[in-house]
Amino acid sequence: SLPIDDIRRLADLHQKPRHLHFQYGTAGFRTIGENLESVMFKVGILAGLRSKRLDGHTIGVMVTASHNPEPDNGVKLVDPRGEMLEASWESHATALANAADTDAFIEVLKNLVKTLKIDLSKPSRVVYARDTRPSGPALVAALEDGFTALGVEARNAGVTTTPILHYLVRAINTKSTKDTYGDDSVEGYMQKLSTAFKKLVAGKPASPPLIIDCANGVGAEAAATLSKYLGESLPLILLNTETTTPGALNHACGADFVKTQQKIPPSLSSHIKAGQRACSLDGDADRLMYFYLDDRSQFHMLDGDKIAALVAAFIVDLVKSAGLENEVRVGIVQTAYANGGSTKYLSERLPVRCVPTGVKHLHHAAERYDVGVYFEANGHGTVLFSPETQATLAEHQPSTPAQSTALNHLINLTQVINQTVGDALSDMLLVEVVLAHRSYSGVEWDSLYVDLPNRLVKVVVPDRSIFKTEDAERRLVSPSGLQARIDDLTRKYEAGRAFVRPSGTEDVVRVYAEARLRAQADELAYRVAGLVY
Ligand code: 16G
Ligand code: ZN
Repeated sequence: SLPIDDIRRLADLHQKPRHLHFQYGTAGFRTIGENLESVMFKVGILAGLRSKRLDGHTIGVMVTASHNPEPDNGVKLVDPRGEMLEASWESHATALANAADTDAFIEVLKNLVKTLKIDLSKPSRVVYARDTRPSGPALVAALEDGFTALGVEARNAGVTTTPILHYLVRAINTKSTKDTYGDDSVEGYMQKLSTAFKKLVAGKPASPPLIIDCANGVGAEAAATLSKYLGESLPLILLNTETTTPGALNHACGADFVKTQQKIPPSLSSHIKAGQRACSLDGDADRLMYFYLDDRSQFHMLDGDKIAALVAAFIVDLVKSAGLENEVRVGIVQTAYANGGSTKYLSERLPVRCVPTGVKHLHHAAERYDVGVYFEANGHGTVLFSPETQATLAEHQPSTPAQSTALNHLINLTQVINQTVGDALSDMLLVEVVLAHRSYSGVEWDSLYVDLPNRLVKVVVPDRSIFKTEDAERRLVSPSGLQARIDDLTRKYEAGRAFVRPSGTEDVVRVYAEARLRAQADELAYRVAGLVY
Protein backbone atom coordinates (compact mmCIF):
# COMPACT_ATOMS: atom_id res chain seq x y z
CA SER A 1 0.00 0.00 0.00
CA LEU A 2 0.99 3.68 -0.13
CA PRO A 3 3.56 4.81 2.51
CA ILE A 4 0.96 7.20 3.96
CA ASP A 5 3.04 8.36 6.95
CA ASP A 6 6.02 9.39 4.82
CA ILE A 7 3.77 11.05 2.28
CA ARG A 8 1.86 12.94 4.97
CA ARG A 9 4.97 14.15 6.78
CA LEU A 10 6.59 15.47 3.59
CA ALA A 11 3.36 16.77 2.03
CA ASP A 12 2.88 18.98 5.09
CA LEU A 13 6.16 20.70 4.16
CA HIS A 14 4.90 21.52 0.66
CA GLN A 15 1.46 23.04 1.05
CA LYS A 16 -0.47 24.35 -1.92
CA PRO A 17 -0.84 28.15 -1.94
CA ARG A 18 -4.54 28.64 -1.33
CA HIS A 19 -5.55 31.06 -4.02
CA LEU A 20 -3.83 29.28 -6.93
CA HIS A 21 -5.17 26.89 -9.54
CA PHE A 22 -2.72 24.76 -11.52
CA GLN A 23 -3.20 23.18 -14.92
CA TYR A 24 -1.04 20.58 -16.67
CA GLY A 25 -1.16 22.21 -20.11
CA THR A 26 0.64 21.93 -23.46
CA ALA A 27 3.99 22.37 -21.78
CA GLY A 28 3.27 20.74 -18.40
CA PHE A 29 2.81 22.98 -15.35
CA ARG A 30 4.16 26.46 -15.95
CA THR A 31 3.92 29.64 -13.88
CA ILE A 32 5.96 31.90 -11.57
CA GLY A 33 8.64 29.61 -10.12
CA GLU A 34 8.00 30.61 -6.51
CA ASN A 35 4.47 29.22 -6.70
CA LEU A 36 5.44 25.77 -7.91
CA GLU A 37 6.91 24.06 -4.83
CA SER A 38 3.85 22.03 -3.91
CA VAL A 39 3.37 21.03 -7.53
CA MET A 40 6.94 19.73 -7.71
CA PHE A 41 6.49 17.54 -4.65
CA LYS A 42 3.33 16.05 -6.10
CA VAL A 43 4.89 15.55 -9.53
CA GLY A 44 7.67 13.58 -7.81
CA ILE A 45 5.08 11.16 -6.47
CA LEU A 46 3.11 11.06 -9.71
CA ALA A 47 6.24 10.25 -11.73
CA GLY A 48 6.90 7.35 -9.36
CA LEU A 49 3.34 6.07 -9.79
CA ARG A 50 3.59 6.33 -13.57
CA SER A 51 6.78 4.28 -13.46
CA LYS A 52 5.12 1.61 -11.30
CA ARG A 53 2.17 1.58 -13.70
CA LEU A 54 4.59 0.97 -16.58
CA ASP A 55 6.31 -1.92 -14.86
CA GLY A 56 9.25 0.03 -13.47
CA HIS A 57 10.27 1.68 -16.74
CA THR A 58 12.09 4.95 -16.16
CA ILE A 59 10.03 8.16 -16.37
CA GLY A 60 11.61 11.57 -16.98
CA VAL A 61 10.93 14.81 -15.12
CA MET A 62 12.15 18.10 -16.60
CA VAL A 63 12.09 21.32 -14.59
CA THR A 64 12.09 24.23 -17.04
CA ALA A 65 10.04 27.11 -18.39
CA SER A 66 11.78 27.10 -21.76
CA HIS A 67 11.65 30.52 -23.49
CA ASN A 68 9.57 32.15 -20.74
CA PRO A 69 10.99 34.98 -18.62
CA GLU A 70 13.51 34.02 -15.94
CA PRO A 71 11.14 34.18 -12.91
CA ASP A 72 8.86 31.55 -14.49
CA ASN A 73 9.45 27.87 -14.09
CA GLY A 74 7.66 24.67 -14.94
CA VAL A 75 7.73 20.91 -14.93
CA LYS A 76 6.79 18.19 -17.34
CA LEU A 77 6.89 14.41 -17.41
CA VAL A 78 8.49 12.29 -20.09
CA ASP A 79 7.22 8.80 -20.95
CA PRO A 80 9.55 5.78 -21.34
CA ARG A 81 10.21 6.11 -25.07
CA GLY A 82 11.21 9.73 -24.54
CA GLU A 83 7.92 11.20 -25.68
CA MET A 84 5.49 13.53 -23.88
CA LEU A 85 3.39 12.17 -21.02
CA GLU A 86 0.34 10.24 -22.26
CA ALA A 87 -2.51 12.76 -22.51
CA SER A 88 -4.88 10.87 -20.19
CA TRP A 89 -2.46 11.40 -17.28
CA GLU A 90 -2.47 15.18 -17.70
CA SER A 91 -5.77 15.36 -15.83
CA HIS A 92 -4.42 13.16 -13.02
CA ALA A 93 -1.52 15.58 -12.67
CA THR A 94 -3.93 18.52 -12.57
CA ALA A 95 -6.14 16.83 -9.97
CA LEU A 96 -3.18 16.10 -7.66
CA ALA A 97 -1.76 19.61 -8.05
CA ASN A 98 -5.06 21.20 -7.02
CA ALA A 99 -5.77 19.04 -3.95
CA ALA A 100 -6.27 21.74 -1.30
CA ASP A 101 -4.50 20.12 1.67
CA THR A 102 -2.64 16.98 2.69
CA ASP A 103 -5.79 14.98 3.44
CA ALA A 104 -7.33 15.85 0.08
CA PHE A 105 -4.05 15.03 -1.65
CA ILE A 106 -3.88 11.58 -0.05
CA GLU A 107 -7.49 10.94 -1.05
CA VAL A 108 -6.73 11.78 -4.70
CA LEU A 109 -3.63 9.55 -4.57
CA LYS A 110 -5.56 6.58 -3.20
CA ASN A 111 -8.19 7.01 -5.87
CA LEU A 112 -5.60 7.12 -8.62
CA VAL A 113 -3.90 3.97 -7.38
CA LYS A 114 -7.25 2.23 -7.41
CA THR A 115 -8.73 3.45 -10.70
CA LEU A 116 -5.45 3.11 -12.61
CA LYS A 117 -4.82 -0.33 -11.06
CA ILE A 118 -1.29 0.59 -10.00
CA ASP A 119 0.63 -2.30 -8.48
CA LEU A 120 2.49 -0.58 -5.64
CA SER A 121 4.88 -3.50 -5.22
CA LYS A 122 6.50 -2.68 -8.59
CA PRO A 123 9.73 -0.67 -8.61
CA SER A 124 9.62 3.00 -9.58
CA ARG A 125 12.44 4.73 -11.45
CA VAL A 126 12.79 8.35 -12.49
CA VAL A 127 15.51 10.46 -14.12
CA TYR A 128 15.26 14.21 -13.65
CA ALA A 129 16.97 17.43 -14.67
CA ARG A 130 16.54 21.18 -14.55
CA ASP A 131 17.52 24.21 -16.61
CA THR A 132 19.58 27.14 -15.25
CA ARG A 133 16.75 29.17 -13.69
CA PRO A 134 17.51 30.53 -10.18
CA SER A 135 14.31 28.94 -8.82
CA GLY A 136 15.47 25.51 -10.04
CA PRO A 137 17.40 24.18 -7.00
CA ALA A 138 14.55 24.78 -4.51
CA LEU A 139 12.03 23.24 -6.87
CA VAL A 140 14.22 20.20 -7.45
CA ALA A 141 14.53 19.78 -3.67
CA ALA A 142 10.71 19.65 -3.44
CA LEU A 143 10.62 17.15 -6.32
CA GLU A 144 13.18 14.99 -4.50
CA ASP A 145 10.98 15.02 -1.39
CA GLY A 146 8.25 13.55 -3.60
CA PHE A 147 10.64 10.78 -4.68
CA THR A 148 11.61 10.12 -1.06
CA ALA A 149 7.97 9.97 0.04
CA LEU A 150 7.20 7.16 -2.42
CA GLY A 151 10.62 5.47 -2.31
CA VAL A 152 11.45 6.17 -5.96
CA GLU A 153 14.86 5.15 -7.34
CA ALA A 154 15.77 8.57 -8.70
CA ARG A 155 18.70 9.52 -10.89
CA ASN A 156 19.72 13.17 -10.97
CA ALA A 157 20.81 14.25 -14.46
CA GLY A 158 21.72 17.68 -13.07
CA VAL A 159 21.48 20.83 -15.15
CA THR A 160 20.81 19.93 -18.76
CA THR A 161 18.59 20.62 -21.77
CA THR A 162 15.08 19.30 -22.25
CA PRO A 163 15.96 17.21 -25.32
CA ILE A 164 18.97 15.65 -23.56
CA LEU A 165 16.67 14.58 -20.73
CA HIS A 166 14.29 13.03 -23.29
CA TYR A 167 17.25 11.22 -24.86
CA LEU A 168 18.39 9.90 -21.47
CA VAL A 169 14.94 8.50 -20.74
CA ARG A 170 14.90 6.57 -24.01
CA ALA A 171 18.52 5.46 -23.65
CA ILE A 172 17.96 4.17 -20.11
CA ASN A 173 14.84 2.25 -21.11
CA THR A 174 16.46 0.64 -24.14
CA LYS A 175 19.77 -0.17 -22.46
CA SER A 176 21.00 -3.66 -23.40
CA THR A 177 18.03 -4.28 -25.70
CA LYS A 178 18.10 -4.67 -29.47
CA ASP A 179 16.55 -1.19 -29.78
CA THR A 180 19.34 0.49 -27.84
CA TYR A 181 19.21 4.23 -28.44
CA GLY A 182 22.72 5.12 -27.28
CA ASP A 183 24.76 5.29 -24.10
CA ASP A 184 22.68 6.82 -21.29
CA SER A 185 24.92 9.83 -20.64
CA VAL A 186 25.41 13.31 -22.06
CA GLU A 187 28.72 12.13 -23.48
CA GLY A 188 26.95 9.18 -25.10
CA TYR A 189 24.55 11.57 -26.75
CA MET A 190 27.23 13.95 -28.00
CA GLN A 191 29.22 11.01 -29.27
CA LYS A 192 26.22 9.70 -31.18
CA LEU A 193 25.37 13.05 -32.77
CA SER A 194 28.91 14.06 -33.64
CA THR A 195 29.90 10.68 -35.09
CA ALA A 196 26.91 10.70 -37.44
CA PHE A 197 27.50 14.35 -38.31
CA LYS A 198 31.13 13.76 -39.22
CA LYS A 199 30.20 10.87 -41.51
CA LEU A 200 27.54 13.01 -43.19
CA VAL A 201 29.85 15.92 -43.96
CA ALA A 202 32.97 13.89 -44.75
CA GLY A 203 34.62 15.25 -47.89
CA LYS A 204 32.56 18.47 -47.91
CA PRO A 205 34.39 21.81 -47.80
CA ALA A 206 35.06 23.03 -44.24
CA SER A 207 32.28 25.18 -42.90
CA PRO A 208 33.01 28.70 -41.59
CA PRO A 209 32.46 29.04 -37.83
CA LEU A 210 28.78 29.09 -36.88
CA ILE A 211 27.57 31.64 -34.33
CA ILE A 212 25.12 30.28 -31.75
CA ASP A 213 23.07 32.57 -29.52
CA CYS A 214 22.56 30.37 -26.45
CA ALA A 215 19.85 32.61 -24.89
CA ASN A 216 21.99 32.70 -21.70
CA GLY A 217 20.49 29.33 -20.89
CA VAL A 218 21.37 25.70 -20.40
CA GLY A 219 21.98 25.28 -24.15
CA ALA A 220 25.27 27.10 -23.58
CA GLU A 221 26.64 24.18 -21.57
CA ALA A 222 25.37 21.55 -23.98
CA ALA A 223 26.71 23.46 -26.98
CA ALA A 224 30.13 23.78 -25.33
CA THR A 225 30.25 20.02 -24.82
CA LEU A 226 29.03 19.35 -28.35
CA SER A 227 31.67 21.71 -29.71
CA LYS A 228 34.44 19.56 -28.20
CA TYR A 229 33.06 16.47 -29.90
CA LEU A 230 32.62 18.23 -33.25
CA GLY A 231 36.13 19.70 -33.31
CA GLU A 232 37.09 20.92 -36.78
CA SER A 233 34.05 19.34 -38.42
CA LEU A 234 31.95 22.33 -37.34
CA PRO A 235 33.62 25.21 -35.50
CA LEU A 236 31.12 26.92 -33.16
CA ILE A 237 31.22 30.41 -31.67
CA LEU A 238 29.02 30.51 -28.57
CA LEU A 239 27.45 33.83 -27.56
CA ASN A 240 24.97 34.70 -24.80
CA THR A 241 26.39 32.07 -22.47
CA GLU A 242 25.82 34.05 -19.23
CA THR A 243 23.93 31.35 -17.39
CA THR A 244 24.51 32.86 -13.94
CA THR A 245 23.90 36.56 -14.66
CA PRO A 246 20.58 37.49 -13.02
CA GLY A 247 17.93 38.50 -15.53
CA ALA A 248 19.92 37.46 -18.60
CA LEU A 249 18.03 34.28 -19.51
CA ASN A 250 15.96 34.75 -22.70
CA HIS A 251 16.30 38.50 -22.28
CA ALA A 252 16.51 40.24 -25.68
CA CYS A 253 17.97 37.06 -27.15
CA GLY A 254 17.12 33.48 -27.96
CA ALA A 255 14.86 31.75 -30.46
CA ASP A 256 11.59 33.20 -29.18
CA PHE A 257 12.95 36.75 -29.31
CA VAL A 258 14.09 36.27 -32.91
CA LYS A 259 10.77 34.74 -33.98
CA THR A 260 8.47 37.22 -32.28
CA GLN A 261 10.56 40.39 -32.86
CA GLN A 262 11.72 39.29 -36.32
CA LYS A 263 15.11 40.86 -35.68
CA ILE A 264 18.65 40.00 -34.66
CA PRO A 265 19.33 39.97 -30.90
CA PRO A 266 21.18 43.27 -30.22
CA SER A 267 23.93 41.37 -28.41
CA LEU A 268 24.84 39.64 -31.69
CA SER A 269 24.98 42.59 -34.04
CA SER A 270 28.65 43.37 -33.50
CA HIS A 271 29.61 39.71 -34.02
CA ILE A 272 27.80 38.85 -37.21
CA LYS A 273 29.02 40.21 -40.54
CA ALA A 274 27.19 40.79 -43.82
CA GLY A 275 26.63 37.47 -45.59
CA GLN A 276 27.06 35.41 -42.42
CA ARG A 277 24.51 33.10 -40.79
CA ALA A 278 23.85 32.36 -37.14
CA CYS A 279 21.26 30.61 -35.01
CA SER A 280 19.46 31.09 -31.70
CA LEU A 281 18.44 28.47 -29.15
CA ASP A 282 15.70 28.99 -26.56
CA GLY A 283 16.09 28.69 -22.77
CA ASP A 284 16.01 24.88 -22.69
CA ALA A 285 17.49 24.31 -26.16
CA ASP A 286 14.57 22.64 -27.86
CA ARG A 287 13.82 25.45 -30.32
CA LEU A 288 16.07 26.69 -33.11
CA MET A 289 15.91 29.83 -35.25
CA TYR A 290 18.40 30.55 -38.02
CA PHE A 291 19.00 33.93 -39.61
CA TYR A 292 21.53 35.67 -41.81
CA LEU A 293 22.53 39.15 -42.89
CA ASP A 294 22.58 39.74 -46.63
CA ASP A 295 25.34 41.80 -48.32
CA ARG A 296 23.47 44.96 -47.37
CA SER A 297 23.38 43.75 -43.73
CA GLN A 298 19.61 43.23 -43.93
CA PHE A 299 18.28 40.65 -41.45
CA HIS A 300 16.53 37.54 -42.81
CA MET A 301 14.91 34.95 -40.56
CA LEU A 302 15.01 31.22 -41.33
CA ASP A 303 12.38 29.76 -39.00
CA GLY A 304 10.93 26.32 -38.34
CA ASP A 305 9.04 26.40 -41.65
CA LYS A 306 12.23 27.11 -43.57
CA ILE A 307 13.99 24.31 -41.69
CA ALA A 308 11.15 21.90 -42.56
CA ALA A 309 11.33 22.84 -46.26
CA LEU A 310 15.12 22.46 -46.36
CA VAL A 311 15.19 19.14 -44.55
CA ALA A 312 12.16 17.53 -46.19
CA ALA A 313 13.34 18.25 -49.72
CA PHE A 314 16.76 16.80 -48.86
CA ILE A 315 15.31 13.61 -47.39
CA VAL A 316 12.98 13.15 -50.37
CA ASP A 317 15.96 13.40 -52.73
CA LEU A 318 17.97 10.89 -50.69
CA VAL A 319 15.06 8.44 -50.63
CA LYS A 320 14.85 8.67 -54.44
CA SER A 321 18.60 8.32 -54.87
CA ALA A 322 18.58 5.26 -52.63
CA GLY A 323 15.92 3.68 -54.87
CA LEU A 324 13.36 3.62 -52.07
CA GLU A 325 10.70 6.01 -53.35
CA ASN A 326 8.11 3.25 -53.52
CA GLU A 327 8.76 1.97 -50.01
CA VAL A 328 9.40 5.11 -48.00
CA ARG A 329 6.88 7.95 -48.03
CA VAL A 330 7.92 11.27 -46.55
CA GLY A 331 5.27 13.57 -45.09
CA ILE A 332 5.12 16.92 -43.31
CA VAL A 333 3.21 18.11 -40.26
CA GLN A 334 2.60 21.81 -39.62
CA THR A 335 0.34 23.99 -37.49
CA ALA A 336 -1.83 26.96 -38.43
CA TYR A 337 1.17 29.20 -37.73
CA ALA A 338 3.08 27.76 -40.69
CA ASN A 339 3.62 30.53 -43.19
CA GLY A 340 1.33 30.22 -46.23
CA GLY A 341 4.41 30.41 -48.44
CA SER A 342 5.83 27.27 -46.84
CA THR A 343 2.56 25.36 -47.00
CA LYS A 344 2.26 26.12 -50.72
CA TYR A 345 5.87 25.10 -51.41
CA LEU A 346 5.63 21.89 -49.41
CA SER A 347 2.19 20.75 -50.53
CA GLU A 348 3.28 20.94 -54.16
CA ARG A 349 5.88 18.30 -53.29
CA LEU A 350 4.68 16.19 -50.36
CA PRO A 351 1.67 15.24 -48.25
CA VAL A 352 1.16 17.98 -45.63
CA ARG A 353 -1.07 17.76 -42.55
CA CYS A 354 -2.08 20.59 -40.24
CA VAL A 355 -2.65 19.85 -36.53
CA PRO A 356 -3.33 21.95 -33.40
CA THR A 357 -0.40 23.75 -31.72
CA GLY A 358 1.76 21.77 -29.30
CA VAL A 359 4.47 19.21 -29.77
CA LYS A 360 2.40 16.20 -28.81
CA HIS A 361 -0.04 16.81 -31.68
CA LEU A 362 2.73 17.23 -34.22
CA HIS A 363 4.68 14.26 -32.94
CA HIS A 364 1.73 11.89 -33.08
CA ALA A 365 0.75 13.01 -36.58
CA ALA A 366 4.35 12.60 -37.78
CA GLU A 367 4.42 9.02 -36.48
CA ARG A 368 1.85 8.11 -39.12
CA TYR A 369 4.28 8.68 -42.01
CA ASP A 370 7.23 6.46 -42.93
CA VAL A 371 9.38 9.54 -42.46
CA GLY A 372 7.50 12.34 -40.71
CA VAL A 373 9.03 15.81 -40.72
CA TYR A 374 7.43 18.15 -38.21
CA PHE A 375 8.34 21.70 -37.29
CA GLU A 376 6.44 24.48 -35.65
CA ALA A 377 7.15 27.89 -37.14
CA ASN A 378 8.64 28.81 -33.73
CA GLY A 379 11.53 26.42 -34.35
CA HIS A 380 10.51 23.31 -32.45
CA GLY A 381 10.61 20.14 -34.47
CA THR A 382 12.30 16.96 -35.55
CA VAL A 383 12.09 14.08 -38.02
CA LEU A 384 10.70 10.66 -37.15
CA PHE A 385 11.66 7.47 -39.00
CA SER A 386 9.10 4.71 -38.37
CA PRO A 387 10.44 1.40 -37.03
CA GLU A 388 9.52 -0.24 -40.36
CA THR A 389 11.44 2.42 -42.27
CA GLN A 390 14.50 1.97 -40.07
CA ALA A 391 14.30 -1.78 -40.75
CA THR A 392 13.97 -1.10 -44.49
CA LEU A 393 17.05 1.11 -44.40
CA ALA A 394 19.01 -1.55 -42.54
CA GLU A 395 18.03 -4.36 -44.92
CA HIS A 396 17.88 -2.66 -48.30
CA GLN A 397 20.42 -3.92 -50.84
CA PRO A 398 21.55 -0.98 -52.96
CA SER A 399 22.23 -1.82 -56.61
CA THR A 400 24.59 1.02 -57.47
CA PRO A 401 27.32 2.94 -55.61
CA ALA A 402 25.10 6.05 -55.76
CA GLN A 403 22.26 4.17 -54.10
CA SER A 404 24.62 2.89 -51.45
CA THR A 405 25.85 6.41 -50.65
CA ALA A 406 22.32 7.78 -50.37
CA LEU A 407 21.28 4.87 -48.17
CA ASN A 408 24.21 5.47 -45.82
CA HIS A 409 23.32 9.13 -45.60
CA LEU A 410 19.77 8.22 -44.61
CA ILE A 411 21.00 5.82 -41.94
CA ASN A 412 23.34 8.48 -40.55
CA LEU A 413 20.48 10.99 -40.52
CA THR A 414 18.53 8.66 -38.21
CA GLN A 415 21.49 8.97 -35.82
CA VAL A 416 22.09 12.71 -36.01
CA ILE A 417 18.40 13.45 -35.40
CA ASN A 418 16.93 13.29 -31.89
CA GLN A 419 13.78 11.32 -32.60
CA THR A 420 12.36 11.62 -29.10
CA VAL A 421 11.65 15.35 -29.30
CA GLY A 422 12.89 18.45 -31.11
CA ASP A 423 16.46 19.36 -30.11
CA ALA A 424 17.93 22.69 -31.20
CA LEU A 425 21.48 21.30 -31.29
CA SER A 426 20.60 18.15 -33.19
CA ASP A 427 18.44 20.20 -35.59
CA MET A 428 21.34 22.58 -36.06
CA LEU A 429 23.59 19.71 -37.12
CA LEU A 430 20.88 18.50 -39.47
CA VAL A 431 20.59 21.94 -41.08
CA GLU A 432 24.36 22.19 -41.44
CA VAL A 433 24.46 18.76 -43.11
CA VAL A 434 21.89 19.81 -45.70
CA LEU A 435 23.56 23.17 -46.34
CA ALA A 436 26.90 21.40 -46.84
CA HIS A 437 25.40 18.84 -49.24
CA ARG A 438 23.51 21.46 -51.24
CA SER A 439 26.35 24.05 -51.10
CA TYR A 440 23.75 26.55 -49.92
CA SER A 441 24.38 29.75 -48.05
CA GLY A 442 21.56 31.41 -46.11
CA VAL A 443 20.50 33.24 -49.29
CA GLU A 444 19.90 30.09 -51.33
CA TRP A 445 18.18 28.34 -48.47
CA ASP A 446 15.94 31.36 -47.95
CA SER A 447 14.99 31.49 -51.60
CA LEU A 448 13.35 28.03 -51.58
CA TYR A 449 10.11 30.00 -51.13
CA VAL A 450 9.14 33.51 -50.11
CA ASP A 451 7.53 34.07 -46.71
CA LEU A 452 4.29 36.01 -46.71
CA PRO A 453 4.53 39.01 -44.38
CA ASN A 454 2.77 38.14 -41.13
CA ARG A 455 1.88 39.56 -37.75
CA LEU A 456 1.10 37.88 -34.44
CA VAL A 457 -0.69 39.88 -31.74
CA LYS A 458 -1.89 39.03 -28.24
CA VAL A 459 -5.27 40.20 -27.02
CA VAL A 460 -6.13 40.23 -23.32
CA VAL A 461 -9.78 39.25 -22.94
CA PRO A 462 -11.95 38.81 -19.84
CA ASP A 463 -12.46 35.07 -20.49
CA ARG A 464 -10.43 33.24 -23.09
CA SER A 465 -12.31 29.97 -22.52
CA ILE A 466 -15.19 31.21 -24.70
CA PHE A 467 -12.89 30.95 -27.74
CA LYS A 468 -13.33 27.48 -29.24
CA THR A 469 -11.69 26.33 -32.45
CA GLU A 470 -11.97 23.62 -35.11
CA ASP A 471 -10.05 22.58 -38.21
CA ALA A 472 -6.68 22.48 -36.41
CA GLU A 473 -7.33 25.84 -34.75
CA ARG A 474 -7.79 27.59 -38.08
CA ARG A 475 -11.47 28.47 -37.49
CA LEU A 476 -13.52 29.61 -34.51
CA VAL A 477 -16.77 27.87 -33.64
CA SER A 478 -17.40 30.16 -30.66
CA PRO A 479 -18.19 33.02 -29.94
CA SER A 480 -20.84 32.54 -32.57
CA GLY A 481 -20.71 34.81 -35.60
CA LEU A 482 -17.11 35.88 -35.02
CA GLN A 483 -15.58 33.58 -37.63
CA ALA A 484 -17.91 34.96 -40.32
CA ARG A 485 -16.73 38.47 -39.51
CA ILE A 486 -13.08 37.38 -39.65
CA ASP A 487 -13.79 35.77 -43.05
CA ASP A 488 -15.38 38.98 -44.34
CA LEU A 489 -12.34 40.99 -43.33
CA THR A 490 -9.79 38.47 -44.63
CA ARG A 491 -11.37 38.37 -48.09
CA LYS A 492 -10.45 42.03 -48.58
CA TYR A 493 -6.71 41.27 -48.51
CA GLU A 494 -4.64 39.68 -51.25
CA ALA A 495 -3.35 36.29 -50.02
CA GLY A 496 -5.01 37.16 -46.73
CA ARG A 497 -5.26 34.53 -43.99
CA ALA A 498 -6.07 35.07 -40.33
CA PHE A 499 -7.05 32.99 -37.34
CA VAL A 500 -7.77 33.41 -33.65
CA ARG A 501 -7.01 30.86 -30.92
CA PRO A 502 -6.78 30.90 -27.15
CA SER A 503 -3.21 30.46 -25.92
CA GLY A 504 -2.42 27.22 -24.10
CA THR A 505 0.35 28.82 -22.04
CA GLU A 506 -0.73 32.41 -21.29
CA ASP A 507 -3.99 34.06 -20.32
CA VAL A 508 -4.46 35.69 -23.73
CA VAL A 509 -5.99 35.10 -27.13
CA ARG A 510 -3.59 35.06 -30.09
CA VAL A 511 -4.35 36.57 -33.48
CA TYR A 512 -2.28 35.63 -36.51
CA ALA A 513 -2.57 37.28 -39.91
CA GLU A 514 -0.65 37.17 -43.15
CA ALA A 515 -1.07 38.91 -46.51
CA ARG A 516 0.86 39.74 -49.68
CA LEU A 517 2.17 43.04 -48.33
CA ARG A 518 3.65 43.93 -44.94
CA ALA A 519 1.25 46.82 -44.28
CA GLN A 520 -1.73 44.63 -45.16
CA ALA A 521 -0.66 41.81 -42.84
CA ASP A 522 -0.32 44.33 -40.00
CA GLU A 523 -3.64 45.95 -40.78
CA LEU A 524 -5.46 42.62 -41.01
CA ALA A 525 -4.00 41.48 -37.67
CA TYR A 526 -5.04 44.66 -35.88
CA ARG A 527 -8.51 44.67 -37.41
CA VAL A 528 -9.12 41.03 -36.43
CA ALA A 529 -7.80 41.84 -32.94
CA GLY A 530 -10.35 44.64 -32.86
CA LEU A 531 -13.12 42.12 -33.52
CA VAL A 532 -11.91 39.86 -30.71
CA TYR A 533 -11.53 42.51 -28.09
C1 16G B 1 4.27 25.22 -25.81
C2 16G B 1 4.48 24.07 -26.75
C3 16G B 1 4.84 24.59 -28.12
C4 16G B 1 3.79 25.55 -28.60
C5 16G B 1 3.52 26.63 -27.58
C6 16G B 1 2.29 27.42 -27.97
C7 16G B 1 5.37 21.90 -26.16
C8 16G B 1 6.52 21.14 -25.58
N1 16G B 1 5.54 23.21 -26.26
O1 16G B 1 5.46 25.94 -25.64
O2 16G B 1 4.94 23.49 -28.97
O3 16G B 1 4.16 26.14 -29.81
O4 16G B 1 3.27 26.05 -26.33
O5 16G B 1 1.97 28.31 -26.96
O6 16G B 1 4.36 21.32 -26.52
P1 16G B 1 0.58 29.06 -26.94
O7 16G B 1 -0.52 28.03 -26.82
O8 16G B 1 0.68 29.98 -25.78
O9 16G B 1 0.46 29.82 -28.25
ZN1 ZN C 1 11.91 25.31 -25.16
